[in-house]
Amino acid sequence: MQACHKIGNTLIVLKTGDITKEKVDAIVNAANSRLLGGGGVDGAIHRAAGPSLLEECRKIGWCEPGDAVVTGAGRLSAKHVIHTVGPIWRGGTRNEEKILASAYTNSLKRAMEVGARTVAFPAISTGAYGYPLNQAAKVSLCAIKKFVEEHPDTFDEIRLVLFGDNTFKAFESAMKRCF
Ligand code: AR6
Repeated sequence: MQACHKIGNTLIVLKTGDITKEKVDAIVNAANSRLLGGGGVDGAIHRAAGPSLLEECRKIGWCEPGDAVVTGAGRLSAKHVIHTVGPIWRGGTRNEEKILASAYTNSLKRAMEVGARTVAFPAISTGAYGYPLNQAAKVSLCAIKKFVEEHPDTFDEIRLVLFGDNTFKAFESAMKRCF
């Protein structure tokens, strides 16, 4: 499944798939603050990239929720992995929306700093961290749209690589509402 929308010269693509297979300059990882790997997309990215990713993450040591750090990409075809930490959903009372938006914004800042023109994101916080899917889709796409409008001509493509049809449909309907 695939859908797309253009904002200025930047193509926003929604697709189903496995993010570790994407050919882009930078892949964003939904990590945890300790940066030591884990399950979900984090585990998949570390397995596909190989041990150099964990070595680099250990040197960095920590990433606050809403922040993002960059490493190389090991065996992945990408040039960089951007590790960001989304919020753990606690009912919406602990700044979750702001932290989720910051995770996208700071990841795009890191991507811009390393000169990445194409970036792939997973649906941050919607797995183990329990963020309700429809709300996460809206916050995530609005944050991307705002950043792209404020930084025209910075990215050729921002791709959301979504695991499964339900996640895709939530993002597709959020794209219709907020773009
Ligand atoms: N490609 C794309 N999306 C994927 C893939 C994949 N290969 N695998 C899973 N997803 P999650 P979170 C989807 O749990 O909620 C980790 O243990 C998944 O279906 O990976 O931010 C970290 O170490 C869901 O839609 O990340 C943290 O401790 C989305 O990716 C914690 O989980 C995010 O699910 C972070 O939780």
